[in-house]
Amino acid sequence: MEKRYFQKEIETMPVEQIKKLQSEKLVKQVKHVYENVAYYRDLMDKKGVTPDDIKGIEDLHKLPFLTKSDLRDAYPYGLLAKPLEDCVRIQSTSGTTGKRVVAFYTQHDIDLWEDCCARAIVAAGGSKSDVCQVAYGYGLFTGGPGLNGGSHKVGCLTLPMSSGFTERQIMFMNDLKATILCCTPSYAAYIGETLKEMGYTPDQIPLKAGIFGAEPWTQEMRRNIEETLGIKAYDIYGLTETSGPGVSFECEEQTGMHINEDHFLAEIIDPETGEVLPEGSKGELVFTSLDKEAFPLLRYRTRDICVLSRKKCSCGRTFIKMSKPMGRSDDMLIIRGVNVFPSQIETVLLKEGYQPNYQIVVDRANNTDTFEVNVELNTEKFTDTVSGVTAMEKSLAEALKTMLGINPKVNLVPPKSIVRSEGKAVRVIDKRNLHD
Ligand code: DLL
Repeated sequence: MEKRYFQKEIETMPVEQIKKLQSEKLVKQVKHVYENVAYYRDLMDKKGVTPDDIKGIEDLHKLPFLTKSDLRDAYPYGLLAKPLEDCVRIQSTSGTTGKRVVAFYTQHDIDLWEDCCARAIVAAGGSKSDVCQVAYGYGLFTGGPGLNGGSHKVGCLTLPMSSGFTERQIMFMNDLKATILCCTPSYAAYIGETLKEMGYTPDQIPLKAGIFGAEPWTQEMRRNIEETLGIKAYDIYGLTETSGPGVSFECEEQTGMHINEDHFLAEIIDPETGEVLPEGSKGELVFTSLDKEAFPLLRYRTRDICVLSRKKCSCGRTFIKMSKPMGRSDDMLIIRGVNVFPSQIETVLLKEGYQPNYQIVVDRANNTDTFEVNVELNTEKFTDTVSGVTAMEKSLAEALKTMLGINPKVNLVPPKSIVRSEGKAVRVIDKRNLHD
């Protein structure tokens, strides 16, 4: 079969040439950021680095790291590198903490982001004769808009479904003969299960491929989705801070995701020491965006733990590959596609007059995440009527939903019933087994 690429020249560029291109772009990007972002200039000044010290990618390690807490400190405009009148869009992280990460885009940034998503769609076998059903959420979340833009660029007939309304998804999928499905793996599994319950066999489903990401999923889950929907399931990775989906994507080899290296420079570091680790080591993934104008991040610590590999790929792409993320170096959980930090739950409990004695229990039932928060009643809040407890659980669940954007089941438990720890408190019990 003839190999297909969206931008062949770039995707199959010899590695030395990619590195040269990255070096040229990095030098320019550092100047742009230094001249236009006071926050970054301060960080660099503190580290004693000037743009003149950066002559190419070999100097990358001299630059300071940027973290999610920098993004929160600089909220909303502190990291903006272009005048607002040049920006055309924002997107934001899933979850609704007090201060969310807001990423800005110029038209040029959107264009490059959509190219990245288009590359992922073509790598999954997509072409202009395909019908691409985008069932990632639309709105502030990057999933819907990113894949929607990529699908347009490829020339697919795009079904901008957003997530949810599963029966309607299935109706359009069948009536319009959707061949590519883009959504989270858990939603893909749920759609698959619903189709099965409705009596469909895999050969009756028009889909041929799926592009699934935004949350961890195992090889086992991949096989399960592939069998139920009768498709080949491709992984796609990204984060709001670096634009959204399409930072990396899988090809037909399904042995890791090619990083779009002309736009993103990747490093693996030791999360404890910040030391840069050699290729093949497991560590925290760090990205530098080489082309973004409005919201360019240098050495952004993703907190995702993975391994990079430059092993030759049979697809002909030369971009380095990253493994599936194997976990995180912080305590962020992704529940039903929403990013949740235990600290957010703690903030709500304190605000609502509870002690921060709680435990989060996450599991997966029928391919959907379950999310329970067990919270201790304290003596001030104590009530011994069932209706009193139920009302309190309901009101706390509502307060948590407002903070997190998803609905937990709250269980109030008797005072002192949550096991105290002598070391680090075990706040999270994640029974989902998401990493291979
Ligand atoms: O999840 C962007 C995205 C949308 C990616 C659609 C792929 C498809 P955030 O909401 O900012 O952005 O969450 C980013 O999600 O740091 C990872 O921890 C996790 N993540 C994203 N893709 C994958 C994946 C979008 N394929 C955070 N496998 C990242 C595992 C993933 N984890």
